[in-house]
Amino acid sequence: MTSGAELLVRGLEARGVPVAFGLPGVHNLAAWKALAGSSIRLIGVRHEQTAVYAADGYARATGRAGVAITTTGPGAANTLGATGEAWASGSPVVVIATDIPSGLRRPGVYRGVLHEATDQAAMFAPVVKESIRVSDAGELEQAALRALEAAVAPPSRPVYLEVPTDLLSAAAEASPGLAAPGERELSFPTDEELDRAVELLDSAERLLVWAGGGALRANAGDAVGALAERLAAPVLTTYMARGLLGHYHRCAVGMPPHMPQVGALWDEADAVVAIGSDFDGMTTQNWAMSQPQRLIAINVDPADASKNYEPDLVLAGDARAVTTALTERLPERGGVDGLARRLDDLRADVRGQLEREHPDEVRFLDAFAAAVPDEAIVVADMCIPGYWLGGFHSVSGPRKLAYPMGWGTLGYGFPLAIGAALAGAGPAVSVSGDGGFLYACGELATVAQERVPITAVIVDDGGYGMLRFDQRHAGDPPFGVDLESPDFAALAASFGIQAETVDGLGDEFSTALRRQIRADEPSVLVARAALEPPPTTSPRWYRRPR
Ligand SMILES: Cc1ncc(C[n+]2csc(CCOP(=O)(O)OP(=O)(O)O)c2C)c(N)n1
Ligand SMILES: [Mg+2]
Repeated sequence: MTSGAELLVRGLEARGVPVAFGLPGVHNLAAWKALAGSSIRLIGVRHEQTAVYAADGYARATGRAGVAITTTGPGAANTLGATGEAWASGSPVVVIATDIPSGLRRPGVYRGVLHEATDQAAMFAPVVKESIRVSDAGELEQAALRALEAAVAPPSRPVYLEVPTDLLSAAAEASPGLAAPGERELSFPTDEELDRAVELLDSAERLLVWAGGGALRANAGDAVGALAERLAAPVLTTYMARGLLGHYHRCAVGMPPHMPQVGALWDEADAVVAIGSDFDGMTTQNWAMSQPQRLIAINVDPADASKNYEPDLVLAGDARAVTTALTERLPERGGVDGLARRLDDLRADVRGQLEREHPDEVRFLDAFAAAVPDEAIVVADMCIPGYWLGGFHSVSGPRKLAYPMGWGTLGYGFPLAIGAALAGAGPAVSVSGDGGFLYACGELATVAQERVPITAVIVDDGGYGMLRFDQRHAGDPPFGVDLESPDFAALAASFGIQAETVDGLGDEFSTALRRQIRADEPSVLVARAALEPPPTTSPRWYRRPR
């Protein structure tokens, strides 16, 4: 006889899930038993937050759903920060959690059953797009399929799947139960709407393309690049879409709008085409960028496209398909060579300014770029070096930079890199501060045991450097922001992981980093250094927030 857990795992296998991240409890052991006999690799993590961060890392690296499995109550609750980050970043993660035995549940009453919460699904409600609660073991295969499909269906976001523990071990017969998920038809703009877009662009002279996470998740890089060439328009990206056009596309600005030279492209534009963006606050300096004269938004979710700026026209649908359809209707404007030269000059100007104002930080960016091969996935945590990479690292292609912006979730870098490294898309390099790394330093054990190809960089400035800066900026003395560092290299070595420490973030750092990444096995690189925050961080924004 088949168990509910076997049906659940069968559903995951049917969608080709290669890896799941989890931590066992007495409530979910039946799932462990089913996983043991499956094709799915179970990565046992040391804290449930890592299960979801790693699932998110897998999702960001591949575009496919990442799967996390926890036990009831505290195990489920431990994932919430990570699930919130995945939600804010539009990452397709499936969180599978058990609940107390269905026969012991009395609705609305906390009885004191092991791990009981009065309403576990309610904890997840603000950070998932859908909650699926299974009430019959026979539904579990369909429930798994539906959860995986719902998570990736645009706009992608986490899905919560809850299974009372007794259903996992119950003998079960597959029943359709939930409606079988089908391919959801996305809407597509009418000919009239596309014509109207052409008209709006026709009457404009200075065009700008703005691409966000929706463009990345729709694999619309080629389509966005083709539109930009057709219009001879520069392309700005949000953090989520960094790398969309790769290093060298002629229309890619490759610098953040927080630099005045780059922001000027927005101010001067008389028409903006925004693709897959909700114009988040961290990119727009909390909307201090003005409403464009004309704004056309391409978005699978018209409400998301319209909540922060007011589009003259929304073309609703898949970013790739709609962008391609629009491009086909547009005449070639010419002038891409001139644009490319202008953007070269602009980047040189920005770089010159950064070199004058932040020489150590530019040296770090250069040292990092020289060491990291194009195929590597860079995972930047909420730390000052992470902010520099998030804004200014030249990202080799789509899905090659993960940045928690998003929710601004400190501590996500190292655990998220576990999933990114196991995605088979290249080695992962996480960059954390001394504060953020300690959130999940127990995962050194996971990384060692599973031989996950991660290079974890820790930039140790002896404290919460960003908060130290915030206090200084406010004219206050440092308080509660200095930290005593452990010997991170010795810590890593105690887990059996190769580690070394360097001073500064220059040549010695670069050489060590290159060597570690090439070694293709877990390693830790500690750099003792302190950087100043970049112009992309909110206390340094050049525009005055409205
Ligand atoms: C979950 C969470 N808690 C707290 C913060 C606030 N926070 C942002 S940056 C930061 C300091 C991080 O210190 P560290 O990792 O050492 O990096 P550094 O700023 O020193 O470069 C803190 C506490 C946050 N963003 N997320
Ligand atoms: Mg620090």
